[in-house]
Amino acid sequence: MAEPHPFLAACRREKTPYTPVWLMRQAGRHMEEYRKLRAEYSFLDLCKRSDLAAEITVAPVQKLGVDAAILFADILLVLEPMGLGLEYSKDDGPVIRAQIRSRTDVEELNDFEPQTELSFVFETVRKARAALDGKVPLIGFAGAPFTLASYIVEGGGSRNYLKTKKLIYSDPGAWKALMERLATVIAKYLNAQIAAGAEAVQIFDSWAGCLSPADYQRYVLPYTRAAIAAITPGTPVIHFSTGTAGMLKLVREAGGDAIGVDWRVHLDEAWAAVGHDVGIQGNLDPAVLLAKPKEIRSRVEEILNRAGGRPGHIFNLGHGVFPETPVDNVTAMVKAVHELSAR
Ligand code: 1CP
Repeated sequence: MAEPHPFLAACRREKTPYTPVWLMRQAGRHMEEYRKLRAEYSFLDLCKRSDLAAEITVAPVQKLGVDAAILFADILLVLEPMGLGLEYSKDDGPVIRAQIRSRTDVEELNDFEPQTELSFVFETVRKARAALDGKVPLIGFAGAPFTLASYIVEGGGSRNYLKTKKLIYSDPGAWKALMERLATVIAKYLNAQIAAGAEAVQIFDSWAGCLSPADYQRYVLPYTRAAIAAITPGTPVIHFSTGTAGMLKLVREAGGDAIGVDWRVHLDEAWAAVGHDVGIQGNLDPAVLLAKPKEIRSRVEEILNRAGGRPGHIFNLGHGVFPETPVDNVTAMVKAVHELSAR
C-alpha cells in the first residue's frame, strides 16, 4: 500500500517523516501567476473559470513546495445563490447587497443546491485533482456559520461587528434561524466539494475572536458543531479561527480533527488547551515572512520546538499570507520546516 501523504497522515495524528506545511491564502495575491491573471479577469470571473481557478490552485504546489493545495475559491461564494448579492469592490473588499435584520429576512433567503448553483467550484476541484495527479492532497473549504453571518449582517468586513452583535442580543430568534440555515448550507457545500474530490476540508471562523467566550458558547458553538457533524465521515476537518486563545476548549468542542490557531498563543499551550487527542495547525505570524530568511528559520524552529515532534502538527501561518510577501521568503519557510522537522 502506498504511504499516506504526510499532510493527511498528520490530520489523523499519524507519524510523518517531516512536519507537513501549507499556507492559508497561498493561492492568492502574493503569487505573480495570480496577479497576472487578475490583471485580465475580475476575482469572481476567476472563481467561475474552473480552468483558471484550477491553475491558480496548483501553482503554489509547484512554486513553493507545500504539502497541500487549497482550492481557489472564496468563503463568500455561497452568498450569491442565497440571493444576497455579492460583489468585490476594488479597494474595499467584499460588498454584500442585502441587509439581514429580521427573521423574515432570513426566511426569504433562497434554498439552493450547491451541486447546480456552484457547479463551477466542483469543476475546479475535479480539474485541480487531475492536475495535482496525487502529488499532494487538495483541501476544500468554507466559512464557518459565524464568520459568514458577520459578512451577511454587516454587508461586508467590519471592525467591531456591532450590527452582528446587535442582532444577536436583540433578536436571538432571527440569529438562530440564520445560523441554522448557514450550518446546513456549509455542510452541503463541503460535502459536494468532498464528492468532487476534496481530500480534507477547512472551516474558516476568521472573526470568531470578536466574541466573548460566553457568547461564542451560546450563539456560535452549536451551529459550527452542527455543520462539522454533518460533514462526510472519513474526511479530515481543520477548524480554524483567530483571536480565540481564551476559548480554545470551546472551539475544540465544536469539532474538527485539527484545530487551527493564530500566533497570539504559544503552540504548545494551545495544543494542551484543545487536548492532544486532536491535531493542531499553525502558527507563524504571517508578518514574519517579511523578515530575512535567517530570522524566518529561527521563528520556524521555535514553533517546531513547541510542537515537540508530536504527531498531529500541521505547520501553517496563524492567518493568511500577506500580498506583499516575497515568494523567496515563503520558499525559505517551507524549506526550513522540512529540514528542521526531518525525523
Ligand atoms: O482582489 C482580489 O484579487 C481578490 C482577493 C481574494 C482572494 C485571492 C479574495 C477576496 N478571496 C480570495 C481567495 C480566497 N479566500 C481563498 C482561496 C485560496 C487562497 O487564496 O489560497 C480562501 C481560502 C479565502 C478565504 C476567505 N475569504 C476568508 C477566510 C480566510 C481569512 O483570510 O480569514 C475570508 C475572511 C474571506 C473574505 C474575503 N474575500 C476576499 C477578501 C479581500 C476577503 C476579506 C475581506 C475582509 O477583510 O473582510
